[in-house]
Amino acid sequence: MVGYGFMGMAHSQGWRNARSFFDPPLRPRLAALGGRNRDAAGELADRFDWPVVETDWRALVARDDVHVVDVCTPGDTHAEIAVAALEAGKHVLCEKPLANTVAEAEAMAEAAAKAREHGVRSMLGFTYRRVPALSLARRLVAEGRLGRLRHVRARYLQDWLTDPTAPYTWRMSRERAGSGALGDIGAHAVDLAQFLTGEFVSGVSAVTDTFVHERPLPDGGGTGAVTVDDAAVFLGRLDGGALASFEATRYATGRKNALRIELNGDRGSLAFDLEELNVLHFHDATADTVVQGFTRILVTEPEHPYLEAWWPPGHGLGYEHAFAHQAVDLLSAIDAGTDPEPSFADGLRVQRVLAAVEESHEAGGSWTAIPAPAT
Ligand code: SOE
Repeated sequence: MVGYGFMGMAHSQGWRNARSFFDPPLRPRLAALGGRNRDAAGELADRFDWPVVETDWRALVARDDVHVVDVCTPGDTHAEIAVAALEAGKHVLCEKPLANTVAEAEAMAEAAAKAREHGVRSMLGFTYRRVPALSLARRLVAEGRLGRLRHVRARYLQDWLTDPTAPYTWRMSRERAGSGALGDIGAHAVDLAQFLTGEFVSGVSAVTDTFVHERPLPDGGGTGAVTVDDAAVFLGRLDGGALASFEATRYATGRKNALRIELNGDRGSLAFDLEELNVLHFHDATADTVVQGFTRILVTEPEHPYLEAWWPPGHGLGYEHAFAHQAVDLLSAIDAGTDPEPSFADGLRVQRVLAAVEESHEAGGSWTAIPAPAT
């Protein structure tokens, strides 16, 4: 694994839980952790039992005992590391968003397609697809329980930047992160809208803003310029005809990690909020009118996706568990010789939506079409 921050920790725990709670056909073993700062990487390595720290990611990729490279670095290094790993014949799991630009994302999708010809697999870390309630939502939509889809309402609300004195981090640099709330959390909303419906966003009309332009550097040495958006709001259309609305912000006071998505079709509706992640709300519009209404499904039964491996009904999962599901699914796909999802091509499609949002904003919110995927 390359990277040792928040995602480094989440993925380390995911790999460990995949091994301990599931019985994957390939047993993951933590081989080496990559990070330029040996001390900081060493701290994570100690906590999660990574046996080796490499300060040069190239040395890590070249190791004979490394078969999967997990890219958990900021977006500006995804393309370079992922492409080199794929070319070296290593399977790759890459954190979202796929890259900082459409051009990088295209190069990564191309490298993934080439590597696939040699049985080398790649997967993108839109981990929320593997929150059991959202996996279940996908299943219900695919079964036709919502009928013809008319609306998708997707918003990802956080509030950690509301305070203008909150310190500057790499997430506020366009060079390092690509964009702000848009790529960091709006990308999840777009991916889920596409994943749950099986359709693609075909155009957007958007407005974005940066509310605070300078923030104090954490070392006390002055301020850093915020060069990304703080919030993005956009309308979209899915290629199946449904209308969609999206919102991503780090300024929604009181909303800590509220990824909320609601789907309305002519046979029913679904609603989910990540702040209550064991719950999925389902309305069956075909039921007898006198008993209609949203049903609160507690998604903790062994029949629900991934749940059989965990705790008895009602005991619930949390943020970290989807990272184990992601690891297990990647290992199963490598073993079976199938393509894990989401693919780098899926990531490229999201990247095109993010770029269209920025383009639309620049053009005063005008409608910006997104080219249909090649396949
Ligand atoms: C930070 O805003 C962040 O950690 C995102 O980068 C993650 O993708 C999301 O899961 C939670 O919020």
